[in-house]
Amino acid sequence: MTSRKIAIMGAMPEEIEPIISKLENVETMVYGANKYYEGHYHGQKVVVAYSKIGKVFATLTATTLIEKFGCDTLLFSGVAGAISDELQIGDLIIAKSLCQHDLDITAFGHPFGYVPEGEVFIPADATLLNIAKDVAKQKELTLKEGIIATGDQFVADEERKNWIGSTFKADALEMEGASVAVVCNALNVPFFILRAISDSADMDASFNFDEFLESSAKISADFVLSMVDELGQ
Ligand code: 4EH
Repeated sequence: MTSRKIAIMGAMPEEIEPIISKLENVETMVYGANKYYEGHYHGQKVVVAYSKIGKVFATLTATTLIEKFGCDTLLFSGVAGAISDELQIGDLIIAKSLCQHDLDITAFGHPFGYVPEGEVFIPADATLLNIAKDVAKQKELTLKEGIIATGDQFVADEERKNWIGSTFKADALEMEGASVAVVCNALNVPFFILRAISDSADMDASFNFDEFLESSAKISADFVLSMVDELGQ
């Protein structure tokens, strides 16, 4: 596709640093108190940014990447806490769909994660998911596809983690993905959420997170850059 402009988003500086360091002709812009890095990767136009942590900042950044910078595809790269036993630290997961685990108007008889005129699960773009599977095959990497649950909490508690797992059938959790999904879904922009596991959202989570943030963020970032290459084919 010609004139494609790809947004690559993370939440934390560590999640986008391995991407920014590989861009050519980078120009930096500040908007809404966030930095946006516009440049090229292997000849393709990209805009890279980290939002800061949580759903509100992620919503602002995803909207800005689309409305202010004119991005027509959004790829998220970062780390996540594992729920599924199949996921170990460093493993990759792509979101087939995303939900908000902390959205609760159940007092009115609605299911967890639902608000009127919204939906509990927002599916990611099927074409991007297929491209990710092709990339994984080429690189001989295992890529799990599953449900990612988002909420404004760093989960470091077995009970909360298991509740999210059983309520939403979620495989991993983080704090930004569903915001990106809501924005991209509303604005008709194909999106994709990739995460590499940094911890298991249990009592060791903060310790493991600090130890593996950088290495897992790099695993995710390298994969997303291969996706950009594949999109340019
Ligand atoms: O952007 C936030 C980061 C943790 S908060 C969500 N990211 C990392 C994914 C994530 C996660 N989210 C919820 C990885 N493990 C998670 C977990 N629960 N167990 C943060 C981290 N470091 C400093 C400040 N805030």
